[in-house]
Amino acid sequence: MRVIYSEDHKLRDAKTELHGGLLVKPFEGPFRAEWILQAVKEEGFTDVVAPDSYSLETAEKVHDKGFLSFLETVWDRWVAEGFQGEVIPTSLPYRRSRHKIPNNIDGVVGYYANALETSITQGTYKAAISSMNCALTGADWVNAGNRFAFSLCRPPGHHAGIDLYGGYCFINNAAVAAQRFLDHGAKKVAILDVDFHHGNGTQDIFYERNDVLFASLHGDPVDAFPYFLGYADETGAGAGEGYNHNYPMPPGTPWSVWGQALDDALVKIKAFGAEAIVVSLGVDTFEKDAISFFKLKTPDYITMGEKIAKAGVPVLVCMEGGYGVNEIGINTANVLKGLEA
Ligand code: SP5
Ligand code: ZN
Repeated sequence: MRVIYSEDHKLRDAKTELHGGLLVKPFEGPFRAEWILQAVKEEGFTDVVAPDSYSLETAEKVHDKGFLSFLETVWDRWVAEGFQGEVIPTSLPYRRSRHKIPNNIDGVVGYYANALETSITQGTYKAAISSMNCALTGADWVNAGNRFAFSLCRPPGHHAGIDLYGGYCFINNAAVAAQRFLDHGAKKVAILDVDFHHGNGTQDIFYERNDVLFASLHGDPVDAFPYFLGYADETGAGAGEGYNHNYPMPPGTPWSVWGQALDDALVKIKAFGAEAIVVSLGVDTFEKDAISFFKLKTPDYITMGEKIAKAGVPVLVCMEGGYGVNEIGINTANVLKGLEA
């Protein structure tokens, strides 16, 4: 299993996260990727390479161009406005507004924000591009005929929508990778999102498309971030009707229940005829995760990998969430072990 990792992830190092009315040290920090890298190496995945560089061509097929240039320029515009802190919006679109983009950067930030815990900082864009490059390099490793790749993406991506950032995400790495498979000739690609949180960004991007099937297992949005999206009756629209599958689950969900949802999602993915699977791998389903409420245990992640491998198609794993405990490393490595078993 090739591992793709970029040191540039460290450029994403926010000092603040809006949490319970306080600006706290973010749950999503550089130490996460370092813990994961160390564990996967210790578990024998030593083929670690840096990503290649890519243009925005693929990203522009899944994101709005104005949104991408917002991400690129927001920090400089924020500083030029005279603001002293990290980028946090103060005003959000009115529910029945015409969604015009304002001139003032304070307004522009509100226009593109989906969740306000995610402060944007000086190095954020460069880190987000490096994370996307990891996903694209992994996709191309699979395109070259290899069965598996692990893109150690940081910052994560699955909450980044067509033109929205939040949930610690800026560019949707898994979506960009899926698009890369299509551009390389695949007709059908599945994204399997096993992060604790619903992949609202990925759902947004592919909701009206039938070339990418999206399946997400997550905490019920009635109880858990990102709220508002991720219900079971969101099945796609237009040409995408029937190509979106949500598995919301309640607090305390153990592996015995979670694993059945995974089996069902994999049946859907096989019936669809996916030529490749992009796994949005969050290990925030772990029983000791700092911000989540599922009860998966460390050995369950091996079984998870084994089940996914049985789909019999190439798999690109893109890192998403997992918080607060050093076990995010071994849990991630266990998925990779299960895939190769
Ligand atoms: C990629 C990813 O996993 N993003 C998750 C972003 C979640 N951000 C909001 C966290 C709010 C957690 N509140 C939980 C309270 C637990 N007592
Ligand atoms: Zn998550």
